[in-house]
Amino acid sequence: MATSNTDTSNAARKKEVKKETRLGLTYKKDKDFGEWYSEVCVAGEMIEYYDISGCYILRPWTMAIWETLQAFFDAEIKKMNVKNVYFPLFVTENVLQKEKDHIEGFAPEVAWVTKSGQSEMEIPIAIRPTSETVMYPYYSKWIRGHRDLPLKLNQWCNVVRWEFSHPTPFIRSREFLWQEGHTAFATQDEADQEVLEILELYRRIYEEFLAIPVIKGKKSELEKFAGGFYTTSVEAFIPNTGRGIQGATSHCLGQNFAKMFEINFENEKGEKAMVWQNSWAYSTRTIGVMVMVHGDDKGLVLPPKVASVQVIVIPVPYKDADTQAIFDACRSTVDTLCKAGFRAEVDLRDNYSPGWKYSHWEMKGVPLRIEIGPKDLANKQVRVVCRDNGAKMDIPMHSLVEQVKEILSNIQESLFNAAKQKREACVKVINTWDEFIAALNNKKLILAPWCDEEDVEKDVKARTKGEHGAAKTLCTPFDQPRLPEGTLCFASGKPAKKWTYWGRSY
Ligand code: 86X
Repeated sequence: MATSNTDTSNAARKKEVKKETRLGLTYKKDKDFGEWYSEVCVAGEMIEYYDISGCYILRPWTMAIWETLQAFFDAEIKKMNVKNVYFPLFVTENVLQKEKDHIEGFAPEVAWVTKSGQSEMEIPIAIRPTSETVMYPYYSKWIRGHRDLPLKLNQWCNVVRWEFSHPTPFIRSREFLWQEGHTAFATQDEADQEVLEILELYRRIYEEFLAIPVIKGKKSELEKFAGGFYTTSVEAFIPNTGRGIQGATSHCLGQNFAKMFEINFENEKGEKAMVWQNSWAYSTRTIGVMVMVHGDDKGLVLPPKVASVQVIVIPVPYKDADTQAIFDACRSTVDTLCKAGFRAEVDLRDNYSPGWKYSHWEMKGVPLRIEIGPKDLANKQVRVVCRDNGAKMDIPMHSLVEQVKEILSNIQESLFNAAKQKREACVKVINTWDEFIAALNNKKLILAPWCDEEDVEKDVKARTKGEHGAAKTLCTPFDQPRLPEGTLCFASGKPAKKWTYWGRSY
């Protein structure tokens, strides 16, 4: 008995070690997308699972990307004279209920603190799912006259929504990080203008930083923020699953909240008036979309503009070669690159082979690998390998900085172009219900002429309900193709008013 026990545990240990040292993903992106995604997030060291379902640890590899997006957006909104604030995490039931009309549908998602130590609290306290009710009572207090306007505040914070549908790292988590901007203006004109200015910043986050093409547009009445006047969004698309994903939203709230929270001001004519409000947010979901769009069967693929390590330098020593000289060359290469403003690191660990390191840094998605071996040293060159397409080049040391600059900028551009091409290949323009169903089954991003009636969208939802979820509108793109006279709605047969994107979504 004792012997066989020992045997088993030895075997188990051996297996464990083997598992530990084995590199590479178990799942394929094209075959098991969901499993592939979770595996990439964990193996790429972005996420660690936590013992509460729907909560994830954001590791340094994630936070560095978040901070890059944050630095960009924060600087841009400061140029618009938006100020940062921080409101409390907690909200009383009383205050949360102040906008019960639109809270109603969300109520099951609100998380409550009901105890301190062992004793029940006198009044339970909710954890913010969003901060309208937390902030707007103070807007009412702080805004008195037209000189107090516009009031433009933003906060970087966490929010909690206790979702019950399938949790997914970054995409649907019970706690996430975001910025929420809340602004108040004297006129609708100013509010309208800001909605689009913010939306443009969201487009730039996706397209310029994350290399993901997005569609700017307006949400349908059914899909807009119920508490608001109208909602604009940037919409991305995941070709593998054929699902759209809302990338960020910029709402014009109109005067709905001003009414509820009595956010009034005395205008220039000395009359009492109500403010016009906006709110806008993007979250750590952005990072999930990036993983889904660019990742491959070797792991993460990070766009150079957001990668916390853009270049990884790996020594390739041979038994009889001058290891010290190779290490020195690696260090000085990193030094040169860092001084030129790149984010470069060297992996000098002596307990891993070069091959293991290649896979490791590929898994983590580092855009560019530099290998330095004895031959490179002798030829005063380095070998570079691109993460996105595996392309290899030998670069003379003297032109290192210029070439790395060029290559990284090419990678950034070609990631965007590749993603755009893949998305375009999924777009299907349709005119009839049969074409719509066929396109939906083919995981297409559907562009259809629509009558823009809420009941028709509800009907489409009902008629497409199934195990994969119903189809809905993603947005009506601002960039409208020509709508020929007499075009009919694909779903109702009534005259079409606009082209709208439809599909399943996250
Ligand atoms: C909607 C709307 C809005 C500020 C934004 O999209 C931008 C930033 N907020 C958020 N929403 C809720 O209002 C909401 C409310 C409760 Cl109580 C909840 F549990 C979940 C919610 N989810 C979304």
